Amino acid sequence: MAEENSADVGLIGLAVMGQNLALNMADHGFKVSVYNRTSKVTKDFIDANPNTPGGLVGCENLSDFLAAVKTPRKIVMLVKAGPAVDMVAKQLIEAGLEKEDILVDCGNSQWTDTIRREKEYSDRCRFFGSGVSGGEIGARFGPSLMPGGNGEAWKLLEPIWTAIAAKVDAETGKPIETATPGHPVTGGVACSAYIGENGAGHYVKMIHNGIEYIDMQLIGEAYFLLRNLLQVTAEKLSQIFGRWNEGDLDSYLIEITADILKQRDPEHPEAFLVDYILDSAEQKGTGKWTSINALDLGIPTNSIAEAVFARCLSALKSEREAASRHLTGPVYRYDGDRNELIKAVHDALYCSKICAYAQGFQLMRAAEAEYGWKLDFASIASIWRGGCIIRARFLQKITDAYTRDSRLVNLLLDPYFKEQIQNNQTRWRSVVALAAQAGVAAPAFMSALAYYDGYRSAQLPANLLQAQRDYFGAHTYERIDQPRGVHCHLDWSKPDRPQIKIAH
Ligand code: 2AM
Repeated sequence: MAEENSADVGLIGLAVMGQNLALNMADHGFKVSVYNRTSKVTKDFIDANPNTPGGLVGCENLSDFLAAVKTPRKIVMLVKAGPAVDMVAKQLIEAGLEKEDILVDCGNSQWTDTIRREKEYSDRCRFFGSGVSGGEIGARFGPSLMPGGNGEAWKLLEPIWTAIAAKVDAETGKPIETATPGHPVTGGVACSAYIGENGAGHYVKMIHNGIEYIDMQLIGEAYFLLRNLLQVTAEKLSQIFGRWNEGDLDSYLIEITADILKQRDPEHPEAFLVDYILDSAEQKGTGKWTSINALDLGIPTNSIAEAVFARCLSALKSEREAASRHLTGPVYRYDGDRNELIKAVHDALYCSKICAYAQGFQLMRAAEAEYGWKLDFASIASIWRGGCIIRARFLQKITDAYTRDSRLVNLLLDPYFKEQIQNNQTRWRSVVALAAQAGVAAPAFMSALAYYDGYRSAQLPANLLQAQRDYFGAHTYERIDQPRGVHCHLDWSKPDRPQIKIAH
């Protein structure tokens, strides 16, 4: 039996993410009590990691597990998102979790569940939700952390979160990625900041994932256009992405894309692995949740939704194969300047990416008003600079934008991003036109451009739409020569009669 009241923190759920977070904590000198439902996993984990700086304490049952942790306890859960979180929370309460104890759900839970759980368990413990991004490697050597919940509870968690989070250079904002087992990064700025009350942390993690969907889709479209129009090998494309990674597009996702594209297929060493991977995307739901939330709040995150739909369309593989034998498109051969096309696709990717992030931040702005949070957008952008999947040089620019103006209405209106699009949009437009002419699907490039053009239009065709709604459903319209809120209706079957005006 473990020494009572000696561990700094308890961690439950020893799948890869849980194991790696426990090792990360132990590397930073925290003593970690660990428990897993299947106790062989706990035993193997302890046996495999005998000499961590902080020390690991393996427990076979929940009461030993709780007894091992100093009070008020900090218990971190990394169990499968969904009903398992409630099941484990209830088991812990049953086993003696106390009201002052903090139970942190670090899984990919829906933020609405976190709000519900905080209320439901409020008289039994302090339930807290923290987004964790960075996959297995991030969890092990420094993830980006998005904690949300009770502010007093946060004060107790903060030293651990700050220690284990990814670090970026204070001057440049670039990730410091030098950690090895037993030797964590020292110094730098932690990619962890308190996001807000109840479900705010999990909400912001969901937005991170929504942005990740569109980031990946945009990279996919750049790859696909270049491959189809230039007819080049994956290895050549790897070199292009490698070069892009040295400029404005410098990011983890571009870096791994360059790596992936040059990987040979283990089964056919003369070929590239990417060409043997089936083009049918799967998803776990965070992009869908982001899009559903955007629809609920009426925020046009059309590119994020487009990225989700692009995965849905890709998943209809057999239907697409059948359709490809029936449906025609243009026969197109690109005979323009090849370097110019590469530059144009780069700019299309960059401008679309700016729009995608503008949409994600626009949605968070609406959410803070809707759910009563006070979000610090500079801080959110800054904790995404390192550790997480969307980490990028670009996020320093977003941090700078919201530092200049914390209430910026839309990222597109920030002077830096405004100028970037101003300078690069000609090639972006040419790529969208070329994709249409060549018959190559590029939905994210196109929807991002439609967002940009729609957002910068003082006039849109919704006047006609409102007239149609009034025509068939008497839904009323507002007029440009009347104050907002004055609703009018015309009896379209008797257009000579005066309009009815209704002031709301
Ligand atoms: P297991 O090893 O016993 O399956 C990810 O699935 C992690 O969550 C694993 O550590 C898994 O434990 C744990 N987990 C999933 N569902 C659980 C449940 N209902 N109760 C306890 N642990 C659970």
